[in-house]
Amino acid sequence: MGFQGVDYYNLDELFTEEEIMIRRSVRDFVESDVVPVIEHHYQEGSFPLDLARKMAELGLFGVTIPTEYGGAGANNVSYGLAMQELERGDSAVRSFASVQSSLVMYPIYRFGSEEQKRKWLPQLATAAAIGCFGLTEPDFGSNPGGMITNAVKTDSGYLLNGAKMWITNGCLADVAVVWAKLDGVVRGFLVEKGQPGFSTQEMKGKHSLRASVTSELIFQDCEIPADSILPGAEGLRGPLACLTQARYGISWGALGAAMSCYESALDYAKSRIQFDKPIASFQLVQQKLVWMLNEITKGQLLAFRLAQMKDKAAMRPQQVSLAKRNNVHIALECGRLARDIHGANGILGEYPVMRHMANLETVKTYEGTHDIHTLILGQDITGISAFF
Ligand code: TGC
Ligand code: FAD
Repeated sequence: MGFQGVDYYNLDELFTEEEIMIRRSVRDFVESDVVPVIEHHYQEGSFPLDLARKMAELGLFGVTIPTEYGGAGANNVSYGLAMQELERGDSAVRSFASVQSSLVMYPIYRFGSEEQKRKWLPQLATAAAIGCFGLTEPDFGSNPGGMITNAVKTDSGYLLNGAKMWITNGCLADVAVVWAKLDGVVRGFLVEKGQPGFSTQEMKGKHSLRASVTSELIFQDCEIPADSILPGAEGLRGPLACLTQARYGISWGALGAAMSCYESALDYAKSRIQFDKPIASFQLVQQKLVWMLNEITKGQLLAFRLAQMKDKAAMRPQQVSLAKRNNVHIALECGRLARDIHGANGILGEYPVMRHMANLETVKTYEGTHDIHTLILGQDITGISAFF
């Protein structure tokens, strides 16, 4: 029997038939195409790029982007459920879809010119083009407003100089959404692969998110045409608005990884015999399993309510911070508890738990660290910034 999900509070009753159908199709895809190959890619440190086309056919790139631009035109519950199922497979697969949809298609859709939308969105939706999002720099991670990558206006366009670091899909991308300062103001630029002065370098040696390609982007007197700028984005609120979209998806995605860990731990606990009994019969093991179920269920309610607010355009970024912070935290704890319940077997690739656990260390850090989201929430409720 394949993955059944976790639904202790009968949330399925709240989903529409269409939402359940979308979840089913992504779940089937993960079962048939991701699960059999992901451990190999994780060990190798490569992304299963041949899955991108199939993901596109399932409408996983631009789930909420209107169909006229090639998106699936679905709602945010569907988007969330799709991310949950993908991350149940691996955080790297969800990351790939998050970047393509929330960090590349979204800024082009929201801030791009009509020509930019017509040129890029259909290609990105079908995976004919892959995108990446360059915000973080070697010296500016949590504080992207300090970025030093800059653009200077020239007669024919812009001259870009600087470097971006830790960029998911950087080496794979046909187009990079790059954030740089123009006259001191953060602006977004679409930089195409092969542009003279633009190079990428894969970052190796990761112990987390190994099935994802992470890269450095380097701009050395890189000349880009005048129509590369995203006309609708001015200031840090441009990239931060994209992060809100991606963080929303992560708050669902992390639950998928947590569910996978819970399911594996529950199965294992029922079949592993110690002291002549299944370990599931010991109170301490039951306590761990109950903690996981409890936190996953609370996380599902957070994510579902967030989706309702997002669909009504009534969701605030700080509410996304709360869900991303909580759900990634509990997912990582589920990973650690599941690893523990599996004993020595928990460190083997035969079970998904250690892979999820290691991946979630990245998920806790990217898209705003756990502590940055604490400070965002602290500022929201007290009105006092504790960032500096
Ligand atoms: P601050 O003064 O607070 O804000 C500047 C302007 O932005 C607005 N704003 C937002 N708008 C939309 N969504 C949000 N989440 C927003 N947060 C803030 C804000 O209202 C303001 O607008 P305006 O009109 O007044 O100018 O900016 P700050 O410099 O003090 O920074 C705040 C801080 C620290 C919270 C922010 O910089 C932050 O979130 N830092 C974390 C950085 C981060 O998350 N980086 C992620 C990089 S991308 C990534 O990790 C991709 S992983 C992909 C994958 O593989 O899945
Ligand atoms: P730092 O900002 O240096 O933080 C280090 C520590 O200090 C953290 O614990 C942090 O919480 C803490 N800290 C920082 N400031 C404060 C403060 N004011 N108060 C209290 N504590 C503080 N970025 C992109 O732009 N695009 C991508 O596609 C992308 N993909 C990524 C993929 C991977 C695998 C990883 C690991 C990262 C990726 N990132 C990407 C970068 C990611 O967003 C950053 O790593 C993240 O924002 C944190 O920045 P940093 O690593 O520089 O840590």
